[in-house]
Amino acid sequence: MSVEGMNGSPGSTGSVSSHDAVLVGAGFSGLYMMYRLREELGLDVRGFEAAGGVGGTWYWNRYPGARTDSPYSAYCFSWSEEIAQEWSWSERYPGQQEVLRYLEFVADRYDLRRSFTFDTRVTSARHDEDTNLWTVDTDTGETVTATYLITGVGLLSAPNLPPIRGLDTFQGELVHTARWPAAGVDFAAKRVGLVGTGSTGIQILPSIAERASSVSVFQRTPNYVVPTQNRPLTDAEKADLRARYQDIAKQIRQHPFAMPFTPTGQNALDVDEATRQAVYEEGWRQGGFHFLFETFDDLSVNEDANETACEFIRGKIRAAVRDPEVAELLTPRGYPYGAKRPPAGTGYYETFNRDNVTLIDVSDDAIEEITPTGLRTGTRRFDLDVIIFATGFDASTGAFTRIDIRGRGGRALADKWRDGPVTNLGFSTAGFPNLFMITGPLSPFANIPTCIEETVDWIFDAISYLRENGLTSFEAAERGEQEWTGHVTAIANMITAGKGEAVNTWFAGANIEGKPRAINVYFGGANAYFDTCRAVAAKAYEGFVLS
Ligand code: NA7
Repeated sequence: MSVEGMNGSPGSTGSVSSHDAVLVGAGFSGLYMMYRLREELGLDVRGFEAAGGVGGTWYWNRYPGARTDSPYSAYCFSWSEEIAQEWSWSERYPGQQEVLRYLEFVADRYDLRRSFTFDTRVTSARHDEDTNLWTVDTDTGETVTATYLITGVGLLSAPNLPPIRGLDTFQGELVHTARWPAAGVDFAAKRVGLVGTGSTGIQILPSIAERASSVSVFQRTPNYVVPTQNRPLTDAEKADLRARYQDIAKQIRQHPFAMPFTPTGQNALDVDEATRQAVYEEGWRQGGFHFLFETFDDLSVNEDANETACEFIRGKIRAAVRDPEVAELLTPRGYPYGAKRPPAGTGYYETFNRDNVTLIDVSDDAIEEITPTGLRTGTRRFDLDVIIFATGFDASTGAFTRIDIRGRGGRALADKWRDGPVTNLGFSTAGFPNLFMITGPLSPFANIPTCIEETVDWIFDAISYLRENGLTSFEAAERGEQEWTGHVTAIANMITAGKGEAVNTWFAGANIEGKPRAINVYFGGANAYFDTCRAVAAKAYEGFVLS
């Protein structure tokens, strides 16, 4: 199985077309950016998308159980009155098919598909100082040039297939959840191996367990799983979103994680035990990110406070899982809640009570080899018909370094970021003129559609500013990017989410063998970040070089 570069249909146009902008990706980022540049600035924008259609994350991650962890009112656009009035979500946490339909609806509503070439992966891009143009190559053999290179390639889009020996030898079906076959996978009467217990493994397990003859779950690190508490929306909730979507979007922009929540102003260590338990019970009943963000404000900054939340979740695991040994194996210890990206699940722990589900601890007995008939750890062999890799992504920088991007003097972006990403506000990196990154490395970890809207708007304003002022080049100043990168790193060192290196978190690049250990995302608050971005633009893009 190949998990990248698999979509190109061969053939070449032979000629080199020239455009104002090349836009990579047709997910939330690419669609909105395309709309603004094409409809409002009248630019000639050429979009490329590796997938066969729009949707980005929601095109690829079609595994059963895939759904948003952000609530419906946050996981959508707020820039369009038409979209807000004409679209209606059906569930509190929309499933993959519904989010994909939403993005298809947006694309059709504004006739955006015609500006994208699908089934076409951008393979390389190089900046020419003499012409001030980017030359962009694709895997279909087409080459184009453009003034601006804009990436909407996603934070979690480059799949991570761990380099385990024998991957190609397996005679059954081997799939990565982020390259789920459109036709689905038939689990009926199959012995399934599931590798990975992050957000994805947690979402997919219950639905496979219902269909397969057996599921062996290979767990390296147990997670703190809070119930999603998904349910259908009421008509009143749907009407409320239509009526108040702009107010809701404003509220979301003021939240550190761009969620429709309000910090409680209450610390876990300032209340008595009974109050603390009652607050956690209510957070659990609300589910998902409510548990982290609407219980106590000190969970993200104080490890003792955080430990009280961990203990509460451990109690819930013991209560849900009948076999005490399995419960203990599922119980996370030794790292704070939030150090790994907090997952949400539906019936996850209860699934381990089923007779056809077995938990296999591979923390000290690693998967060493995929064999023709299954897999082998250091001490055991497993016969399997299907192996599912829910092993995550080469996050943040992975989607960039898999493209050969070369800036001034032919310098490769992968080389510039060999010790970790360096950007100013996630938008731009010095030495790569007119490369604009939508939610690029070192932009906030927060509800993604909100971050996308804000960063698309910022890039749109920057390009408008260039054109209005007769300027042709935009890039991060070295000092600007050093200050921002230093700030992002300093914040990460202060909070629980920055303590995840020991547990392989993608936040720190620690889930990929050989990847530099460096923070990938900003934890200083999306709200603070949006304010900073606006202030920088108001000061004629201080920290960037415009010429
Ligand atoms: P994650 O959160 O990176 O989880 C990947 C899982 O795969 C995690 O449990 C890993 O264990 C496990 N893994 C990775 N490699 C191996 C090997 N070689 N052997 C055993 N287990 C392995 O990815 P997800 O797709 O679940 O979620 C990514 C994001 O998507 C999520 O943060 C949301 O934003 C949506 P580990 O914990 O490293 O020990």
